[in-house]
Amino acid sequence: MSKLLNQISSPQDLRKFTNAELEELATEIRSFIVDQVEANGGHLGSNLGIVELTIALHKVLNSPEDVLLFDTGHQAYVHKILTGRISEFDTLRKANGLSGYPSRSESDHDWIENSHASTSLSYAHGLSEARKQSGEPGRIIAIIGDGSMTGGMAFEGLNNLGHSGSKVTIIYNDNGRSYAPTVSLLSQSLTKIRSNPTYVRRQKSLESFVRKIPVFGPWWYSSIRSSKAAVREFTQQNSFFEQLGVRYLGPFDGHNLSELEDIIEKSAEFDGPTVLHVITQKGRGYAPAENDKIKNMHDLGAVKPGSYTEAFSNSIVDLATKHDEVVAITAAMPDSTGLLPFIEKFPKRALDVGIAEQHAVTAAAGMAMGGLRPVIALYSTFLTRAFDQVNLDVGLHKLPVIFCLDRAGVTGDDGPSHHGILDLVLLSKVPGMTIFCPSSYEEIPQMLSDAYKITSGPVAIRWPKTAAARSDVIGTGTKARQVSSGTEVCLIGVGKMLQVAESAAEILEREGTSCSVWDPRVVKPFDPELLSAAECHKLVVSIEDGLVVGGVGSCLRKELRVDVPMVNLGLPTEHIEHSKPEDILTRYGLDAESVAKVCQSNLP
Ligand SMILES: Cc1ncc(C[n+]2csc(CCOP(=O)(O)OP(=O)(O)O)c2C)c(N)n1
Repeated sequence: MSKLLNQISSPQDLRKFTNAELEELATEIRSFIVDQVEANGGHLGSNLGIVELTIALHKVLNSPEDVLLFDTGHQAYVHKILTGRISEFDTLRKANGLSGYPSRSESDHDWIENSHASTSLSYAHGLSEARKQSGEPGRIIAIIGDGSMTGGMAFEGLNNLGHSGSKVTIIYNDNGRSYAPTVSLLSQSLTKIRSNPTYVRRQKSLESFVRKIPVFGPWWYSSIRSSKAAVREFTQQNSFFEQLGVRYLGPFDGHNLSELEDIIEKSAEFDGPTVLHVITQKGRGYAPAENDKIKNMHDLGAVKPGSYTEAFSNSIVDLATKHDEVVAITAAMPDSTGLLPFIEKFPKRALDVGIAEQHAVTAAAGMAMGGLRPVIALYSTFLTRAFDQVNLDVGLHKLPVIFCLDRAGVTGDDGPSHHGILDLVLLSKVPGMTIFCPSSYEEIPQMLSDAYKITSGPVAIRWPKTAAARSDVIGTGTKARQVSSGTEVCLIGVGKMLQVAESAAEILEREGTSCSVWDPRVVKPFDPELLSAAECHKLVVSIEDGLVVGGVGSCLRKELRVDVPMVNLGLPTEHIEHSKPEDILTRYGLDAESVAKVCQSNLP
């Protein structure tokens, strides 16, 4: 089946194939990716869409001297396959296996490994400046999707590239979708050009006109043969890119290998920044992905029954049914954050801002100023990017914006950039912020409706990806909840870590140590009753699934009024590699046995 694929151990191997064989190779790659992702999870639709483009890039260019910068990096599977990693592919996203994103420790062909979107143009600008100074050879190519192009940083990078005139090739990989259809008139208007019959007719006559120009015409035509819009550029209004000083060429068929090879090669001749607008189809070649109306099988994740996300998904609809001024905001992830039922029921009260978390937060501030009650649904890791906006635009103005943060804590397979382990550290530093940490499915509706009642400032509710615990007993308001009472050790388990606290307490009780267990529920401000209770023990132990330095345990320590011995457990200040969440927690001593041992050894 994979007869060509097995002959690829480096990008140079692509050059020995004819284009017909490369097309066959593309088919083999697609079926290989489908099999791998079905077995291990990961990103499907985006990788299926970029097969020919990646083949063409690697065939024409000389990576790693020519630098390939994959924006976000979730679409780099084909790149990994072509750069000698196919034999390890079944370890993708597994502990000590291949990362789901480019990784510098894996290969010299991988330059950037962040998976937060919209950064590639800035890296490209920086690298081209460095190469200008060092005189090192090689092209700089940024591959950015239309979704990632909606992020503010991409526009900042574009502006700066145009201004500096740095020689960078930007491949604008336009499949019209982020997870959901991309929120951008830029993408829509560029794509409209292609399908406009007047444009197509004018294009054809311009091309034949150019070809007939004596001497210069044939050369010009052939050197820009595939760059149909170069003709347009020469003769028609400047596009958005051109006004910024960035040459625009396209659109090109992102599944036509010879057209792609041609334009990638020819574009080397241009000085300054150039955009090649390439149209691709997300999920290409795999019917279930092509036909998936929600997200073209961007990934295989869905809202799982019994998850915190599902609890939120239902609760936000209930809240909005009761209160007309509740609106919901997503940054390009309506499905994964659980907002689809809300959007269906209240389409006019839902806002997708694109991959633009900073804008989302400040827009929410504006909405709250205008009397709305915005609920922003984000992954914890992506909120980090908008911390300044949370602190000043929302916090300083004491605005009642509700942040609903999914994937908080250790997330696992997606690696360092996806763990939500900074949110508690950061949000606990925002004056006036209230932070809820649900420990069960049942707490989510309660906390959301209590968050709605807080109008003095912002509120965050953060929950993990892992299946939600179920509980008959929940708290109310901003009160902590005592789960069990004892005299020696007071265990305080934040959010999902309550389960670990309870299991550690069971171990300790069996060994004869008397324990209290508390669910703090709200970690800013702490319930005074929790503080008073903690102060009456011989040892207080806090457990959180976030960075321990500056985390909520350390905040609690400052609030205790008596000098009771205390241990704060949490994660070290490290970029934590991908692995299963529970394995990571165990590695860092955040499992019940380790916690029980720490308690024993610290009891005075
Ligand atoms: C700052 C940030 N917010 C959200 C995400 C989640 N995310 C990952 S890929 C993606 C869509 C990217 O769309 P696009 O760039 O068009 O690439 P495609 O998958 O369509 O090829 C989103 C929203 C992210 N990676 N970074």
